[in-house]
Amino acid sequence: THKFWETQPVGQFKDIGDTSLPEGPIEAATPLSEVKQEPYNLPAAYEWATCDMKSDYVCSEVYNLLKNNYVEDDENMFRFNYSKEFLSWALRPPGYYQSWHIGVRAKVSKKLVAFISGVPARIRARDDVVKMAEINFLCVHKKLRSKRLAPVMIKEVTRRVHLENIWQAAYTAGVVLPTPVATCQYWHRTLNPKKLIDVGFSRLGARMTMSRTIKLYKLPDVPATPGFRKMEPCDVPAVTRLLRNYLSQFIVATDFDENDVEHWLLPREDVVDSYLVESPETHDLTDFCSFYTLPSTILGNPNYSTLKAAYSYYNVATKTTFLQLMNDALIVAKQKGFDVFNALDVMHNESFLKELKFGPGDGQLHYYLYNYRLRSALKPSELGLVLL
Ligand code: NHW
Ligand code: EN5
Repeated sequence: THKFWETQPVGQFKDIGDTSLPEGPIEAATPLSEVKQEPYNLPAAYEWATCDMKSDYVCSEVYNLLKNNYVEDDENMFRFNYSKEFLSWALRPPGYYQSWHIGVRAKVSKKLVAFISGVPARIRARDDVVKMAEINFLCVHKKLRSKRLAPVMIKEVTRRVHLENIWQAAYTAGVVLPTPVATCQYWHRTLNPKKLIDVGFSRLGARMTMSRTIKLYKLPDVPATPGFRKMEPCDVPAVTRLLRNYLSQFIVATDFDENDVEHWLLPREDVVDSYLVESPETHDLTDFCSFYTLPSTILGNPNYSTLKAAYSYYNVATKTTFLQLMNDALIVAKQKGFDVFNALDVMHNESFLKELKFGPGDGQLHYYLYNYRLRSALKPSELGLVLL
């Protein structure tokens, strides 16, 4: 049972399969004057702190909280280690609200002990484009777990989102909550087999030697597609058109405009990489691929401290095949020193995962909407949305 989630406007397990329920908002918006004006109460030793992510000091505090307390795999071998530059980028997109970057501090020491964040986004569900909050980086210090702090933080971020007259949200989690819009599988493409095996990220396959494994995952040194190059600022309008047209086919998808593309997809060193194919004849932009950088700390390994992972972001193929385009993405990721390239089975990713030697991981990612009902769960391939 879910004592907290049962009280929230989200799809409930008991309603699964009830096709009489309408699609769209579960609760109507209320007048802003009816939104609670004061923050929710925290246990007496703690206080709310709005985090200024423009401050290098505050950004470091959030970074350190997450570095030591954020998401781990099911065997506690790896923990996400989002960089400061990544957090600053992820939390300050066009139109962001500082009030949605919410910390909890110990009153006496002022130490940051918990965090939750939202950023604004337009997300389309069927033909309905909805202003939403994307909620991410919910984290409670390991020593403060299981004290029901998370529900208070979720209610507080909800209140602050409502104060901006926004009534829906999207979020992803590795755990099952009421109730997933879609359940996606993580896939992994080995780039550095020796290291992945040494740190326990993967195992030597049955009847495989290390040298056969290294050969299996070998990649060319340079991309194969003529006209394949890094995205530049002047490409923003054409990439936006390519992406909007591509994403229009999915049931739930991000609604990117040029400002969003400039922020989310222009290359930033060690944060996000984007490449495109410019036709050598017509100079049209025909294909696009991108990935973001999210290292993980390797817990308790004497030889290695970090796993360098690239995560597939948004990809569009119109002329090149997805197979060739993503093979080129693997080639540039390998050249940049990534150990592994990860992807979800969203959008058209299934069309290249097996052939490019990705293997299914032991993790799943569940997608959720807050205060928005869909008649039934979606297939991963019906999702055109990637959260960081
Ligand atoms: S998912 C990553 C979440 N973070 C981590 O896993 C880091 C490591 N874990 C922790 O820090 C990406 C703690 O275990 C956390 C829970 C803080 C996760 N989402 O305080 P209690 C995101 O950031 C429910 C939602 O005692 P705790 C997305 C749980 O089901 N709910 O637990 C975030 C239970 O409720 P129930 C989660 O272990 C989306 C209650 O929390 C959850 O000390 C947030 C227990 O609380 C999760 N990942 O702290 C929702 N994990 O009803 C946004 C547990 O079952 C919603 N719970 O009794 C939208 C808001 C905006 C709306 C605007 C209109
Ligand atoms: C919010 N934006 O479990 C995100 N990762 O498979 C929060 N497994 O890396 C929610 N356990 O399978 C995040 N290696 C939920 C995910 C949490 C992290 C997580 C999984 C995803 C993962 C690895 C390591 C497993 C270590 C032991 C894994 C196998 C790779 C192998 C390579 C060769 C071909 C077959 C697969």
